[in-house]
Amino acid sequence: MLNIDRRTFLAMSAALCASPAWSAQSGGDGLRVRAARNHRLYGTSVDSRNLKADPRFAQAVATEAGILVAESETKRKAMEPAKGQYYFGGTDAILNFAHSNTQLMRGHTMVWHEANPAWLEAELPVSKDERLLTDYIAKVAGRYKGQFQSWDVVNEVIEPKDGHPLGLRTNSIWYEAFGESYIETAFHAAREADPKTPLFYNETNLEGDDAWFEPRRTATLKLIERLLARNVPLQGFGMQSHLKAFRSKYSEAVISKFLDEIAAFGLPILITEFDVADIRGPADPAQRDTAVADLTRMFLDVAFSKKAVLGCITWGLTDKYSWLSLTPAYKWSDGQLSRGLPLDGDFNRKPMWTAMASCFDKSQA
Ligand code: 9MR
Repeated sequence: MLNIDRRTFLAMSAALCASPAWSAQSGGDGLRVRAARNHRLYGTSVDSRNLKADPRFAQAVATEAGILVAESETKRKAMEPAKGQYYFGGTDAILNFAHSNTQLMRGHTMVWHEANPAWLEAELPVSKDERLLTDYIAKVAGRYKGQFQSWDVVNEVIEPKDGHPLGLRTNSIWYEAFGESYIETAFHAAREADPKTPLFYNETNLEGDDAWFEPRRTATLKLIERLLARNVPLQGFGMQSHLKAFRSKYSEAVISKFLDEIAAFGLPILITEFDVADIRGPADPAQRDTAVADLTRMFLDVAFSKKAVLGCITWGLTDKYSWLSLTPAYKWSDGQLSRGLPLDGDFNRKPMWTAMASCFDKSQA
C-alpha cells in the first residue's frame, strides 16, 4: 500500500498557513494560523460565485482558511453538464483564489451517486459502459494533476438501509451498473491519471452514538479492509462529520474508537465536512450557540488527540452560506439562519469559532 507520512503531507501547508500576512485582520489570527501552529489544517468549502460577488466573504475565507474545497463545482454535474463537454470555470476560479491567498485546495468528488448530470443518469444504466466512469476520471484527474492536496475519489458508498450484505449503497447508478467493482476501478483510474495526489475515500454519518450509526461504521471499516487487501491505491479517509446537536447522541468513546480503527489501517484522516445542525434546539440562539460550541469542542478534542487526523474542514464558513439553512431536514421553518458554522451571517466569530481555535491550540502535532 502506498502510504504518506503525516508531516510530509502537512509540511508545505504549515509553512503557508503560518504566514504573518494572515494575522490580526479581524481580531487576531485566523483558524488557518491557529491550526498550522500545531501542524494541522483548517479549511472550508466555498462556492466561487460567492467569492466573486461578496468581498466580505472573500476576505473572511482568506483570513480563516488554509485549504479550500468546492462545495459543488468539482462534482460531475458541474464539470460535465453535457456528454463530452466539460466546464472547469468554477473549480479553476477557486484554485486561482487559493493560489492568490497561499491556500491549498482539495478535490471533491469524482464519483458520487448524487450531483450527476441527467444525460449520465439516463445513459449509464442502459449502456453499463465503464468508459463513462474512467474517461471522466482521466479527464478531471489529469487536468488538476498534482494541484490538489487530496482528491475524494469516491463519496458516500455505504448505506446499510439498502439491504446489501456488506452494507454497500446499491441505490446508486454506479453500483447498479458495475456492482462493488466501480470503487476500485475509480481509484485505479485516478492513480493512473494523477500519480502523486493522495486519493481519499469520503464517507458520512459515522460519528453518532444512536443505533443506526454502528452498521455504517462496520461496513465502512470492512470496505477499507477489502480495498487495501486488493492493493487499491486508497491513501486517506475523509470523515464528513455533519453533526446534529439536538437530533443525535455522541460519545467520546465511540468517536475515539472509530478514529483509532481507521488509523490502524495506516490511513491519514481528514474531517472533511464539519458542521453542527442546530434544528430542534431552544428558541434562544445564544443557548444553541453554546450547545453547538460544546459539541464542537468535544468532537475536535477527541479528533485532534489522534496523530492520524490531519485537520478539519467545515462545510461552509459563515451561516450566511450554509447548506443547513437550505435543507428541509435542518432548516428553520421561520426563515432564520441555521447556526452550525464558525462565523454568523454577518461574519462575526461565534462560540463555535472560539471552540475550534482552542481545540487547534491544544492539539498535539
Ligand atoms: O452542500 C452541498 C449542496 O450545496 C449541494 O447542492 C449538494 C449537491 O451537490 O451537495 C452538498 O454537499 C454535500 C457533499 O458534497 C457530500 N456530503 C453531504 C453534503 C451536504 O449534502
